[in-house]
Amino acid sequence: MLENPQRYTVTAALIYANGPIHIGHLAGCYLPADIYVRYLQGTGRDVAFISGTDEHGVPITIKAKKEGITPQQVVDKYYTQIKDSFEQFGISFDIYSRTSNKVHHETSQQFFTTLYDKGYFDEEVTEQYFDEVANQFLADRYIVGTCPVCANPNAYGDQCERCGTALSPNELIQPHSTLSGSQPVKRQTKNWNLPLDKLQPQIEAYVNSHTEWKTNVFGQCQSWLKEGLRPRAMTRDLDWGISVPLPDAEGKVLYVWFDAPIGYISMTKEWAEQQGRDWELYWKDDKTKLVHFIGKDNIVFHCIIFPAMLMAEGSLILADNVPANEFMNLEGDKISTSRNWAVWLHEYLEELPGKEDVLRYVLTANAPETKDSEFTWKDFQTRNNSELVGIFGNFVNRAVVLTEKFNDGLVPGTCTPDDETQLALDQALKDELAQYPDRIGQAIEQYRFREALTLLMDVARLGNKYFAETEPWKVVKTNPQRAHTILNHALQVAANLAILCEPFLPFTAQKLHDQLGLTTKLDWTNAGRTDLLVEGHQLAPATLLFAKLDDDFIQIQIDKLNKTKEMNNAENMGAPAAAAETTNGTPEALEEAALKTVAPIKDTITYDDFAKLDIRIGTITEAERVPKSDKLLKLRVDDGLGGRQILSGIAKHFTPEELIGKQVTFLANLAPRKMMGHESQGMILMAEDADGALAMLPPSKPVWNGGGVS
Ligand code: B3M
Ligand code: ZN
Repeated sequence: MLENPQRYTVTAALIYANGPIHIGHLAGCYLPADIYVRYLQGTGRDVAFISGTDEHGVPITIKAKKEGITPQQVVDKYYTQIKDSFEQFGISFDIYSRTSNKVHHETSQQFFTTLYDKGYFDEEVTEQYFDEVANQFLADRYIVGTCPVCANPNAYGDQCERCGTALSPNELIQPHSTLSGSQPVKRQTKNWNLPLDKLQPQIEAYVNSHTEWKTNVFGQCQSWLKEGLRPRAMTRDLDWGISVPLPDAEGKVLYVWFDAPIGYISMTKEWAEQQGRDWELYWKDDKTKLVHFIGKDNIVFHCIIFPAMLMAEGSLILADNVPANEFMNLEGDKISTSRNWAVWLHEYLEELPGKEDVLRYVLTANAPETKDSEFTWKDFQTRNNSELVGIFGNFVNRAVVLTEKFNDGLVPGTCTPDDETQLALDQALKDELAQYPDRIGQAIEQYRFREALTLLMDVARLGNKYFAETEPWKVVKTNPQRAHTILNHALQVAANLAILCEPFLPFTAQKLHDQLGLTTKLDWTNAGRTDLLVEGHQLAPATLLFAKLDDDFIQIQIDKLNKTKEMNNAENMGAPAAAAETTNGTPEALEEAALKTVAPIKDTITYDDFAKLDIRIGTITEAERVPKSDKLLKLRVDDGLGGRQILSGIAKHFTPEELIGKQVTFLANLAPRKMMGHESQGMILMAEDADGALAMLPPSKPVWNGGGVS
């Protein structure tokens, strides 16, 4: 760990510009980074806070294909949207740039050339998977198969997102193309490998010198090192990306995980140029502390592969820390782009304007720092109402309103306490308050942001406790001077809150400065003092820092998610189960499933598992549309037992009329569930064609209703 750094380079992951961002992104990486940077800047440190979008790689081209636009159009659209969301949430990047910029292309190519000239790359002609239908090599996310380590059936060609292992397509079991669904063939091609195996001793020494890293990060690194690092290709046969700067590399681009982290460097260059500073100080001086904020799925790239590249390059510093977070779930389920299971930042900003700090607060209080965590709207409401309004806002409001009432909104003066009890109370307040800036700062510097936020709230609690103990609203009747002293102290606590909350709640910090009539920003180095506001200083008229959120307001958000769930359920009822479950639940994986690939075979089950399913034949006797739903049909099925009602999300594929009298296969012992207010007692099984069309599964000759399928 670097002691007494002279400056900081803080990076936050370069997210793929292939979709909008959600609360999981904010909680996982950008908020902790922003709190860290705001604190460092507040304490006068020299910091470069660098981020931007990752605009290369297969995730971009897959999205372009899905939306029917060019990769360039994809990245242009999402760069703007993502940048805007971050800005509105107060993420204070010094630069938010893009890997499509010229300086980035040049820096990456230079980096590659340096490693090439130093003889680091092993040029290798190998057999790589090729999709004969799509007529291209299958790199990274163009190919999926079963992970050789954890048996996840949906591992990508570059990484298994379930166990985190970095993979190559050749390691996948039963691979298939995500472009055409076809079984790929092997073709020869040349690529350039970085021999991570040879660099292992250096990387091991680096990782082992950082036992202070978070246990989730250190542990993951150890397990990869234990398995042994393997050489990894740094080039790809693709047509989207940065071209490989070699004469014999026609049609090849740099591997996206080669160029993306170099983006941190090229974006620093861009920023330094704008600022008239020297970028090299931020990347070449060993007194500079480099910190990467990322989500847990990026650990291997930031702790092993990028450091290996930096070591090979030779002139650049390595990260001092990589405080990766785990994932945040939403209302009991994994956040998912394709299932629309997310709270999107651009929607939040529209629907809850002015409540940016509330989300910042809730996401930090529940940050997935050591394990996955959970966001629920009920918790959002409770934290807003009982913590922000009930503790923080209430304290500040009382201090300001009482000052208005008893001293015309002017900061009152202090007088010596009348007795030992008063003296002890005042001293205790001052002593405790003085400790908080350091305690909060230390927690932040050790990447314990939840704890830091709790400590901040403890400052407001301290103020409330002081009020409860001193009761100025009573004392004023008999001893106005003492009441003034109490209010002076309370207002000093409020001024401290204005400083200390800034890293976490920057909009509130500004409001609180305004409330206290402060035109210049109070400095973190002054925090802990009780003479920040001078006698006679005029406060602004009292306003509320936070507003209560009532049940109806929250219910709108809950209803919105319930509607999403209903729509997803309805879709899954119609489509074969396989289409819904060919993914491992990650946003990208789910998106790719939407490209209709041939699903890999799921994990093996036992006969007993199979025997639990009661699959039967029945005849549809009635069918009608469900009002207000364009997907659902309500069916009556003769099951030989008096009939049952089944809802099926097939309205886009069949008219009610054409279904009546048809025999179908259905799952008879699925737990009943309600959809759009109607109960469904089972599931009609359907086959899905490559283009998404559905076909029924009648027996090859009529059989009796209620007949079992085995
Ligand atoms: N673009 C993965 C992601 O968006 C990747 C991060 C790059 S950081 C240098 O999660
Ligand atoms: Zn795995």
